Amino acid sequence: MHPPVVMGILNVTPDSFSDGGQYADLPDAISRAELMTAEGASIIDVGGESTRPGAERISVQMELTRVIPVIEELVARGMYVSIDTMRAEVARAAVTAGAKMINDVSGGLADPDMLTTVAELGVPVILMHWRGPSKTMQEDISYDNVVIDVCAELQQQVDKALAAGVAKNNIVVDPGIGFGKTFEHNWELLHQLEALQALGFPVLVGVSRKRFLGALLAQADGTLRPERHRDSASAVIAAQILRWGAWGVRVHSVRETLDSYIALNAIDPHVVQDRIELMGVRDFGYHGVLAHEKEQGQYFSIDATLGLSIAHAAQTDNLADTVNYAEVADAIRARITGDSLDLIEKLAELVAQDCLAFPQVVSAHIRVHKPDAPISGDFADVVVSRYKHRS
Ligand code: PMM
Repeated sequence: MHPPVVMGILNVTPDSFSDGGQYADLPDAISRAELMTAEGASIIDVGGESTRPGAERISVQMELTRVIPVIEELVARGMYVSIDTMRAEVARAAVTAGAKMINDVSGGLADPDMLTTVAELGVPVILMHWRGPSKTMQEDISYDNVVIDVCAELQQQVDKALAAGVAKNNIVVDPGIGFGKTFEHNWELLHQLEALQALGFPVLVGVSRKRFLGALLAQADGTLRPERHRDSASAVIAAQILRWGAWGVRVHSVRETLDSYIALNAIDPHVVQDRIELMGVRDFGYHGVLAHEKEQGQYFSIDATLGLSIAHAAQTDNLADTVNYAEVADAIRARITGDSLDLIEKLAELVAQDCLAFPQVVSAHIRVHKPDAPISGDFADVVVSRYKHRS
């Protein structure tokens, strides 16, 4: 279990949506970074260009003037700094000034030189899902299925990075909450974070003070909760994201986030960070309400995310100390090919019960796919998911 990575936001901009202008002066920026470090931030993310919806681009020179002196001061104080930029030139100057990580909200798409620069610099990079510049990103938002589409588009961004020579273990992915997404899209992505985790890279998520939380906490007349009063909700959601196994979160309120993480773990210790994920166990079965489904059958595919601690097995290297995923796969296949059920909800429930019968498994998140379900018209898949944890 890795300690949670909390990245503290330091926007040295006059116009970021929630903290613009507050840390534009060097002494203010340094004391803010020192406070966040003292509160437990492991990375300070310095940004010199606002990415709020509708923002205009600034010049490279302006961005450099804002971020480089701050980075030099923070690095001199021993902090681990990342640079939040979409520009290769700024990324290079920041790394030369001592930054150790690049956070590109465009995932390498805004600047054609970014990915080769990252590869050459040999530093970790956060590739965020991005569909276009801040000025226009909230116009014409459309996805067939936001989770599937974001994962596929991020995979393309990752492939480009790998092709440019970025090392696989230097890549972190980010769903880009609030970037080219409606409020509902943001929630869907958070609720199905495991789909993003299944890409096989560490996941970082930034929800802090974003507009969809303003909407969540809006007054009865629809007035959004102001940014400065979104910190409690931001902290709880970030903490839960960490509990779901994300590698890190990007936040304004470091202490509230870590306190929420500790508090949630105390009140609900069942959510473990370690997981075994078994994806796409596929077989032929006869489940369905319609007679022809019971007679002719069809393929079903099941993903199982098992929550358990692998800490002991990680030390002993002994299969007996963990769950044998081959046995789990056999149990899943037996359910798919076994007695015909009407509903895939029931199939998901039975598979979840089977998984929890393995003594080490604390929680089971089961997703049953029925891609050939009797639905007219074009559709990609039907998925029913069931989450159960040991009581
Ligand atoms: N959000 C913002 C800026 N940079 N970087 C990453 N990796 N992920 C984010 O979600 C993200 C980001 C916008 O928020 P801010 O204005 O509070 O910095």
